[in-house]
Amino acid sequence: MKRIPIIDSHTGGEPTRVVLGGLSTEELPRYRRALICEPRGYEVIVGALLSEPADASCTTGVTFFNNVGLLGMCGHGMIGLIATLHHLGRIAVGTHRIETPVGIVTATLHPDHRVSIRNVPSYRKANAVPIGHVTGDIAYGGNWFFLVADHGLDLQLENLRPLTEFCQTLRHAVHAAGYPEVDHIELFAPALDPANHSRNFVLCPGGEYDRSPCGTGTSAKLACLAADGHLAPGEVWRQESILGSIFEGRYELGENGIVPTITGQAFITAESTLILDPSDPFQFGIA
Ligand code: PYC
Repeated sequence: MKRIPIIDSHTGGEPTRVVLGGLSTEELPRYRRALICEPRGYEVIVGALLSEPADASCTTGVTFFNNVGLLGMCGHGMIGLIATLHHLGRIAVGTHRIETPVGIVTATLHPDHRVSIRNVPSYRKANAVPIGHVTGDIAYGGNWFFLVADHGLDLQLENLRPLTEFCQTLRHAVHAAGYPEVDHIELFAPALDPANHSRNFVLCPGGEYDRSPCGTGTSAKLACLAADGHLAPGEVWRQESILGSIFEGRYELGENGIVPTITGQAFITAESTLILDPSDPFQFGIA
């Protein structure tokens, strides 16, 4: 039997499963689906495997993964990781450096348990790219996004199926247009709550939608707003998700684009141990 300790949390409704031990980063491809997919989880969960950091100034290394592969960075997942490390008594209120495959992220745990993550440099690669009936921007915020406002769809949860189908078709078209790096599609609409600046719907690479406003997606949005001169450094952008959960974003100017800071809060939902029984036909998850 393989025993793998985990802590589950959610950030703005989007789940994170922190894997505390029991396997190495090299073993992750073999166990990835076992850790987050059915029958031990479900396709929406983003996993976060802790590892020894190469940079000794970092509290930990982390590799984020989902139902279809690895993620460069994950904003909601980083907020969940910081809440988890605090829950375990491993970190205190204050600032911590976390090593990810795409760079070091600085995370600040505030006394009220909100978390601000200073993300990797983010930038817009292409603007006003016409794809079929829509026009959008290609931008990087730790993952790659195609950001679209002129989609004509109503960003409401009851439209989940058409929104998902639209984004899946669009992702194929974006790849065919020469942007194979784009793995997330992000649709925008006016916020429902006047306290916020915008509402989004984000389709993740594995076909699930992000329940949170998406930390890397909000970073990509900030890069586009900065490039268009629509948001000044330090100014706050309140991004609302399809569930109505909020991330606050702002940015500083960096050498390679902008450096976004995203603030949100995570809540612990479970402490558990996964058991992988070699005689279980679904030991490695349901494919
Ligand atoms: O918050 O960056 C994020 C994220 C990526 C995929 C799901 N959430």
